[in-house]
Amino acid sequence: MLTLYSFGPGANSLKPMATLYEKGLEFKPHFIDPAKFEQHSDWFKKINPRGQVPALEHDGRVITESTVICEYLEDVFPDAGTSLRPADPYWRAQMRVWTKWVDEYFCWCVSTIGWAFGIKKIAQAMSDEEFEAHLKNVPIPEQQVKWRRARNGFPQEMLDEEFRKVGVVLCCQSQEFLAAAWQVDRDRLAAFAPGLDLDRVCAGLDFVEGVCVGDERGGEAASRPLTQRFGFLKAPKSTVLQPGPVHGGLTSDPQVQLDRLLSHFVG
Ligand SMILES: N[C@@H](CCC(=O)N[C@@H](CS)C(=O)NCC(=O)O)C(=O)O
Repeated sequence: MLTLYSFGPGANSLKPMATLYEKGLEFKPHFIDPAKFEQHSDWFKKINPRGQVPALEHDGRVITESTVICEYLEDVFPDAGTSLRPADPYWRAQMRVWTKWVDEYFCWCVSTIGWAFGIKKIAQAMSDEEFEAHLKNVPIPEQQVKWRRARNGFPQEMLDEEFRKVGVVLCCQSQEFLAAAWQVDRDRLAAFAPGLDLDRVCAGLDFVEGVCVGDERGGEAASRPLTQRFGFLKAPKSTVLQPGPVHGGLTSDPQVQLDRLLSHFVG
């Protein structure tokens, strides 16, 4: 008997839910209501002491961690429905690189944005006393911090960092260097945001490159001196393509540094 405790088909809960459906496995969905903080109730913390969903109960034993649950289902039911793990060890390794990236980076970013805009309403609806009483039931310290931030506001630099990075601009005034490097993985971006107009994103990045090198792609802004061009690029925008925070640093070779930053943050 399989029971999936979840918030429904969203975020981390979606991973095991999709796996169960893809494999055609019969299971009992048990909805945990976040608006009632059911995940922090004593009965649920007996199932997952971390007070988080998803959790899978299989014949009386509990498995937690969304990706681990997916692997568990594949281990226990290898022949059910579609096999979701490649047989070739190379492709299996690629699958694990992908799931590791989703667990360690992508879901963390999505979660911060979700908490900043969604959970905020729940956290702010409580009185100070209710909120402090509720916080005592949250078992993991970093989740307590998240609840506080949802109520009081996340630092803007943190929110800025959570957006998907598609490019880097590097400015080194002493070397008259201003350049952009970008990379758009169309399949990956389309998976995150199916409605996103990728051609417009690429056109926007091409414009940024034009402003950096000062050619016709950058329009009027491209004719300005280097510091003004950089000032224009780093100014806050309300478009899909937004500049992140500016970080200072030292380098003797800006081009090498630009390539390094691109592969570290984007590629
Ligand atoms: N690493 C865990 C993360 C689980 C997680 O963050 N769950 C969220 C929902 S997506 C949750 O239960 N949040 C409620 C809370 O922490 O109060 C996993 O992949 O299962």
